[in-house]
Amino acid sequence: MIREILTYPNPKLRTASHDVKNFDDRLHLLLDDMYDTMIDRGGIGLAAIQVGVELNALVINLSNENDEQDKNDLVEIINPRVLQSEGVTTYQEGCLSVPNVYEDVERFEKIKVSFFDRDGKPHTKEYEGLMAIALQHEMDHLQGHLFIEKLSYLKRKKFEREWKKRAKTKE
Ligand code: Y12
Ligand code: CO
Repeated sequence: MIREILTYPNPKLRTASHDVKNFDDRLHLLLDDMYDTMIDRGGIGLAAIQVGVELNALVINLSNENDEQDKNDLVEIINPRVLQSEGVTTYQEGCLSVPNVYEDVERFEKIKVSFFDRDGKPHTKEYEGLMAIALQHEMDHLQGHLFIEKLSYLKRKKFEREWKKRAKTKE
């Protein structure tokens, strides 16, 4: 089922989510709906809080070498913790909760994370490249942070001016 995606400046997006305790059918339905919603809206990553659910759960589905988003490559991450990080990289990020805004953001180049899968099985993995960037972006959502908060003061002010102008034209 497709769920509504909360968009900036909805205050709920600032909520810090809490750990999943029950790896049950309700969680599986949430993850399935998050995948459907992300694909429907043309996204590659989504955190539960973006559909209004305050749980530490996220999904990422990057495109493969044929430029296809294959569901076999879907990654579901529950209760993630960063164990190690190294390097710095910059990527022009976008977010389904801040539509039409794309800005360069600095992230760690590589990260090692522990997490659980949908069945509650623990994993520890290292990620790099776009997967590491997407994971850091989604993990920020779990703590109530959006990528626009990482912009320089001037870029943030420019974003806010343009967002307000856009909101007025929609009135
Ligand atoms: C690198 C950087 C950031 C991420 C986080 C996940 N971000 C997304 O999935 C963003 C998706 C997105 C999709 C949009 O719509 C289409 O492309 C059809 C979009 O455009 C509008 O909303 C108008 C904006 C963002 C992962 C990896
Ligand atoms: Co986002």
